[in-house]
Amino acid sequence: MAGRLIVVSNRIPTGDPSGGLVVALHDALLARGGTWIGADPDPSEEGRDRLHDLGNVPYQKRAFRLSAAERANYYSGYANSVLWPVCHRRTDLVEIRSEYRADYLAVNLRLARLIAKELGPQDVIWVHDYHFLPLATMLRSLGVTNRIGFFLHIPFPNITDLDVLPRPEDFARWLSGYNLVGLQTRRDVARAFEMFRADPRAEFLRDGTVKFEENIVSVASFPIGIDSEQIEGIAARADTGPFGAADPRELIIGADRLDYSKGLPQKFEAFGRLLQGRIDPQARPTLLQIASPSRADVAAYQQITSELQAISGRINGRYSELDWQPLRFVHRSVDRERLIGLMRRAEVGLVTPLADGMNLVAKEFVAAQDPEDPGVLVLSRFAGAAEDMKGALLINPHDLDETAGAVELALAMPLAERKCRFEDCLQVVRDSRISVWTDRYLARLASCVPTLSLAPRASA
Ligand code: GDG
Repeated sequence: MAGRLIVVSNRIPTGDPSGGLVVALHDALLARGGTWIGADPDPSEEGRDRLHDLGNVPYQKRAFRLSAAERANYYSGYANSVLWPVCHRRTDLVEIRSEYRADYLAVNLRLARLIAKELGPQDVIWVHDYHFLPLATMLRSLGVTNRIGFFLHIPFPNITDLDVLPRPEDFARWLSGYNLVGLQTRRDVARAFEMFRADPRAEFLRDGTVKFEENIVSVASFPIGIDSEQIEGIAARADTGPFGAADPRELIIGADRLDYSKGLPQKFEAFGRLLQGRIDPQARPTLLQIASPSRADVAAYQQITSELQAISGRINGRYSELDWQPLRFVHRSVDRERLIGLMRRAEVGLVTPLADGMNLVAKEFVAAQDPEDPGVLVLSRFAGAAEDMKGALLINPHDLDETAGAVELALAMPLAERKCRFEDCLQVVRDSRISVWTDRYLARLASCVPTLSLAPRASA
């Protein structure tokens, strides 16, 4: 009999799951049974030596606890001030402190011990994201031979950026503990192969797997998607705007976590460029940017917030009229159904990351469109989504004129071309839907070369 599926992710949903990834993992656990392990939202520091039940129906949710110092060092520190900027090509923002790495390793090791204690021989572990890179090598060092898969939701780092890590050689070794490393795009896989190729400890086998010291790891791309059917359904009956009498004639929408990887200053400046003379002043386009607050305790996030306030103030000061505010910068999260309604209402979806694993907003924008009168997606070529979404207008967000030109083109695009591009994009969104992603990943993990022998290591 097949064992349980054990999902590990930093965030664990409480209450009803919402959002693509959380719903997909929830469905996978419903179908197979199992356990979801994540960081406890309860700030209590007691009981760090065990997993806590967050609910047991219809599958187990278990949480590990963090001390305040660990939260600061493992989560805000090593994960979000070291690994996140390294993977998003912002090594200038990396903040290296010895306690960050020490607590990152300590939290992973404690979690490995807690998981190992409860593991059945047939259980399959699926680890998500950069918070847990060393978890598999630590589990292996405890004697665990179960299949362990990893999925990296963010871009695979450039090989030269890896050198910024406190111990760059760890990265390849940590990954080699997994049977399967899933990445978002083919370009990410190419970067991972480049890292292994440059590492004398790694050897490529004839079947395409990588032998790294005693381990064999498969690396492949699994572009993540959304529950397209659900979003198409919500969009068809959604309220399409809060605007009332001030309903803009031409609506350009952006919706991102407020993160420096999302290219928001570039988006605002490109919009300013559009207003600066590329467009008929009577058209009065509005850029509605919803920016949900994120990681506000990290200095780089405070800086980007101030920068965006300054740029939006400048653009609005220059172009606003009594009855028109061109840039609406909404620094809060909005209700999901309302957001999908706004996407359907918009003529243009403007997605401008400078680096992004996939970017689900791009896929949600497409799924939310009215097939009879669809809006146009303007998409950064640096989003993983751009690898397959050839129906979008692809731009380089560093090139403000190119972005402004693409938005202008999108606003003027005839219906026939809009429909044609939309149909192309929708096909990609449906083909990569989240249920397909989960099934493909787990099937591939099940077929990976099993870990047979173990050579425990002194330090993970
Ligand atoms: C990481 C990777 C990868 C945004 N604002 C609101 C809101 N959202 C929702 C969107 C979307 C989600 O948040 C954001 O997903 P993204 O994929 O765009 O970006 P990250 O959060 O950076 O996610 C990314 C992803 O993991 C999955 O692998 O694609 O590359 O960075 O679902 O709709 N939702 C609500 N209100 C908001 O104001 N309700």
